[in-house]
Order: sequence, then structure tokens, then C-alpha cells
Amino acid sequence: SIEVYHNPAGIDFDVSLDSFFGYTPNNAINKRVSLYTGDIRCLEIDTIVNAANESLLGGGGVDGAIHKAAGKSLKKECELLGGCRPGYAKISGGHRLPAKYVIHTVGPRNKDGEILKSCYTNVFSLVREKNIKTIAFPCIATGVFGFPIEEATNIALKTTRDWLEDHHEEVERIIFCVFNEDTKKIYAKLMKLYFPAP
Ligand code: AR6
Repeated sequence: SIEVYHNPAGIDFDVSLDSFFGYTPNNAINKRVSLYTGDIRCLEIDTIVNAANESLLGGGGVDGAIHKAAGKSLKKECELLGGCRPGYAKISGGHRLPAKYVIHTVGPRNKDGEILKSCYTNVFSLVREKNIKTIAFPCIATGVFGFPIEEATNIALKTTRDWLEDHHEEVERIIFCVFNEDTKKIYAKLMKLYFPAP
């Protein structure tokens, strides 16, 4: 499991000191990553990611908002997906959303960092399979599921950085979508560490 270290700046992070300080500036990676504050449903891109529950039939938070905007036909399609276990991901159309697809992933209810990491890696597997170029992630598991935001952000950014090391040429843009100013500050601070400027 992921060990939590405490660094001198007071930032909790989920990776070993070696790998934390191992990220070197890489423009080809940096130019593909961005931070957006606002409603994920507004993004006209290939796919938005939904922080769903095991039923995939909708709920509260970003999930409820996505289903509301996409319309009843999204739920109809999701009924055919057969649910989804925590850490896994399934894809549907975007229906009335401007995004072409929705990738539904189910975060951990128990603050398990390995499960949260596999949400991101399983989304990336679908991205490759479907040749998806533009992706937006919400802060999976950090709302109703209660995963601590700073630890979740470290996992999101580290998993993305590691994946982009091998796959950046396959995608155009990965957007981290935050929904309030406090979360934006945490992402902005940590993005400088995982995607350092040259
Ligand atoms: N756009 C972008 N981000 C949003 C939006 C939005 N429209 N609405 C909320 N967020 P949550 P979870 C942020 O609770 O913790 C549902 O009931 C929100 O501020 O949506 O994975 C499901 O059905 C937070 O940062 O997802 C599950 O039962 C982030 O989205 C359960 O909640 C995730 O919060 C999943 O809980």
C-alpha cells in the first residue's frame, strides 16, 4: 500500500522521497496537462470522467450532475454496463453532454490509495483502447467518499505523470477539473512538483 510521508513544507504525499524528487521538467508532458476550475459537464472534449458508484445508475455529487445534464438515455445505456467495482472503469456515450464519452470510475469508500490509483490507470486503459485524445478528471473520491483531498491529488498527479512518461504522444490534453478555490490551490501547488517547469 502507499505510504504517507510528511515533507518539510508540510505537504502530505503518497510517494517515496526518491520518486517524489525524481520528476524532471518535460515540456512535451507539461504542455498536455492543465487545470480548469468549473463544471466538468461544460467541457467539449472527447471524454469526461465520472466519479460514480458501483451501480453506475447515478447518485449525488458530480455523478448526479452528469446524469442530469446528459439526460435519461445515459442511465439507459449505463443499465447495460452491469455496474462497476471500485478501482475499475467503464465507458458510455456522452448523450446530451458536449463531451463525446463519459468514462465512469468508482473510487474507494475507505481511503484506499491503491484503489484510487487504479481508477486513474483503468481510465487510461480505456483512453488508449478508444483512441481518446482529450480527457477531464474530477477529483475522484474526494467528495461523498471522503478521501483526503491532498493525498488524493498526489495520487491523481503522480499516476498521470507516470502514465504520460510512456504515453504522452497518444493524447493531446489531460484536464484536472476542480470545483472550488481551495482545491484549485492544492492542485496548483502540487502540479508544480509533478510537472515542474524547465
Ligand atoms: N464538475 C466538476 N466537479 C464537480 C462537480 C461538477 N459539476 N460537482 C461536484 N464536483 P463526488 P466521490 C466535485 O462526491 O467522492 C455520488 O453520489 C466535488 O467538489 O461527486 O467520488 C456517486 O454516485 C468533488 O471534488 O464523488 C457516488 O455514490 C469531486 O467532484 C459518490 O458520490 C468528487 O466528489 C462518489 O463520491
